[in-house]
Amino acid sequence: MQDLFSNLIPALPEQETLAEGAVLLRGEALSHERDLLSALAQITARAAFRNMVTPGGFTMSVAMTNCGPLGWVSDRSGYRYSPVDPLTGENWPTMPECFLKLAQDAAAKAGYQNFTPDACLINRYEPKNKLSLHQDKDEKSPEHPIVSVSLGLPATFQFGGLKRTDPVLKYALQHGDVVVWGGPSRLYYHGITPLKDGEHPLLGRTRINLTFRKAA
Ligand code: MD3
Ligand code: FE
Repeated sequence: MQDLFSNLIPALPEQETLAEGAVLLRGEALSHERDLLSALAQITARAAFRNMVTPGGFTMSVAMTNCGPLGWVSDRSGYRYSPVDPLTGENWPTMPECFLKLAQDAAAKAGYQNFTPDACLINRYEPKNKLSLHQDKDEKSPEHPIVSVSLGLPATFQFGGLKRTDPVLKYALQHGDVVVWGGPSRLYYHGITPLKDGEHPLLGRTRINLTFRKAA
């Protein structure tokens, strides 16, 4: 027997389709967690997490940074991808090899053989932080999927449809889960409900989400 409970609690499937084109790969990032977290520390030493301001003038509760050739930025003038970190005036840190490999391997498992992300947005959630329902449509080529990687505290992910008013389903995203969002689901509304407090062995009271995108 693998552990004390495996005879009582059925295991969740390792791979699950959440919607047309959306594939959840449970625990896909677990074997790389140490490499991913040390690479993350190197990125944030050069491009610190910051709370960006929306075009409407609200400060986002989720703190963000980026790595790769392009990074997602928001300020009073709008949302866009930029090669330069506005805080430092320098290019965003290079996308680490272990980030790129994880994203490409996950995309391939979901059926996208030649995914070449040029942007990785890094979100940091602390207890009560949330991301309201939105669509990701700042990328020039939405025929490419987005690959998301969840690390640290678990979150409740909300997933609707093409219209903001479409009904939403909720999924738990756990440390190590990777989701590939392609096909019709690529433009579905989605968000994260307020983060529940807790303590993660590696990340403490924090959740980190990496999203790999083809922005240009
Ligand atoms: C479905 N991030 O950065 S990841 C985002 O957990 C974002 O930080 C959330 O939404 C987070 O834009 C959710 C899952 C995700 C990411 C992008 C998607 C789901 C998506 C794009 C299209 C459809
Ligand atoms: Fe999003």
